[in-house]
Amino acid sequence: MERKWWHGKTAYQIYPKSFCDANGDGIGDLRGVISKLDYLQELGVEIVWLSPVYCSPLADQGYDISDYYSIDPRFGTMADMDELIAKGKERGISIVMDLVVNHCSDEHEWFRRACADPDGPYGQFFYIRDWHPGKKLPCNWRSYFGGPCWDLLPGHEDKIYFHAFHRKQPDLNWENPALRREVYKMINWWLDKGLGGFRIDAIINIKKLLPFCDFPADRDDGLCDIRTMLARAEGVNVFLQEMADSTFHLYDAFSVGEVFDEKTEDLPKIIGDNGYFSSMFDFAEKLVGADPRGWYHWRRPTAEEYKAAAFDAQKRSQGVGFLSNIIENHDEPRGVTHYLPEGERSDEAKTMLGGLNFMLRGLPFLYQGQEIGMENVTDWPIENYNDINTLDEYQVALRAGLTPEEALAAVARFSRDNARTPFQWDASPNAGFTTGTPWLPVNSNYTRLNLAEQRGRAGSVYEFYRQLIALRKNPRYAQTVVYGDTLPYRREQKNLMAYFRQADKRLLVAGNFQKEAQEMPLPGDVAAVLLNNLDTLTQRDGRLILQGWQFLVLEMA
Ligand code: TEU
Ligand code: CA
Repeated sequence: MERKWWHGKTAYQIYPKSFCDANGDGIGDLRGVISKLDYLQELGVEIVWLSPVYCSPLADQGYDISDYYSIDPRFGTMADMDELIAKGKERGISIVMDLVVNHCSDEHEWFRRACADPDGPYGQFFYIRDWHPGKKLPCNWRSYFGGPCWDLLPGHEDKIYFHAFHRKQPDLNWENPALRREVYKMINWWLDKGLGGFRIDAIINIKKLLPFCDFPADRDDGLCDIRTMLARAEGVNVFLQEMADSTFHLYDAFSVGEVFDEKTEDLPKIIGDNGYFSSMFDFAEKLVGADPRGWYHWRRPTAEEYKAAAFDAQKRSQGVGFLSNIIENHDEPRGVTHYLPEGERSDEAKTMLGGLNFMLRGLPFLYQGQEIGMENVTDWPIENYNDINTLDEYQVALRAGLTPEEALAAVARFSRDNARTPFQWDASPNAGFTTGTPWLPVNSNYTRLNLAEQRGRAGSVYEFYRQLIALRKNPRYAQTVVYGDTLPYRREQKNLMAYFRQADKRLLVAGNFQKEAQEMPLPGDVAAVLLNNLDTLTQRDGRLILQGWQFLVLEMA
């Protein structure tokens, strides 16, 4: 495998709206991010991905872009962005932006022009079809945020347009070379500014199965999951290759794809040497327990399922490329709430989960607040939720016959807003996030769970993450931690997740995924204890007694 400048780094996702508000309007902003660069450096991260800060009506929190070339005034100015890139560089931090090009906003100039003249050149930037009341839609695919993928084209009674997500997110027509050229031009404009690269949003969706056609309905609404179509659409590779060759590859930029449902045989093309992307997220663990009927039917993965999914992903990517490993992001519930059993929220349990994920082969990504063990909200009425996806899934649950209380309980577990509550900096009002009224309420646990309380406290979640990041950077172990193979150890032992990382050194990573102690035979002598989330380490007759939620990284002799 070819060595790349980003391989040994640790990445960190910022959701700018909820990170730090510098001007007191309740919305996090770029000046807030700049003010926290020293913090990010202290933590040790070297790649920072910003969720979208482009001009946007924020119908989907910035994933609906109305101008790719400017910063939304609520987030700051282009001068702030330039300053962030420059000051990041001074601290060894590469800034990565979100690339949202499956769709734009219905307030983007391209779409306005398409509405004004559907037969003109900008009409070809979108999927627009003739229609009249009573006529069947071109296809029965369900949009990700509910309802059909089609809506009336604004200003017209006889034309409709396609949107895979919200109706304020019209899909861009990638079949049109003129559109593709515009996208590449824009990417290179940002890379010329010195941006480190991009996280590429929802990218598999850019290839539609054409002509549009129906599939059997999978819910009472007569629609079918849009992924039914995606699984059959061939040819996304052609677009991805062209994009990479016209942009990222020219700059040796970092790129990480939000890729779902890829075919295993395509992995080398996606993340191998000269792949379309540097890396892609591993979503295998997150997909365990998902159900096409909706969130109210989802369930959380068990420890055994988590382990199996993680090991499978490691096997698929070994020798091919780097997956990006996560326990959460801005679309997910908090990892510690999702993957740990109900009620198990101790620092040990949190650091065990974080450690097991972080030490996997690939690029570790932390999501803001993960490093202090932020949790789901537990006590919100439906009125507090802001996310369009959550509000839709609530309605889906009600229509399925759940009571309002049941529906709320079901969707709250998976709500994207769990990850979007403001970062908990300290115990002052609004967790130090803003001096104003936060756009989304702060998690009520902030008085006890916050960075100030954990910073410098031995054994805190925060200090543990710093140790993990430092270990990855330690030249003595970097070769093994970054490039070593992952070899599962005692895979069949229940609620134990253990694996070797092996290159010039042999490290044993072990997590006791339960509150009861359990024994693990030691496969040789321990040369050094590199990480331990507890104070104690008990060995007896060639066996380790792992305490509840204990996590260890051992260097084997
Ligand atoms: O998400 C793409 C995606 O596939 C979603 O279906 C995701 O699984 C969903 O949010 C889970 O509830 C990306 C972004 O990460 C997301 O925030 C955006 O809403 C979406 O694209 C549209 O741009
Ligand atoms: Ca602000």
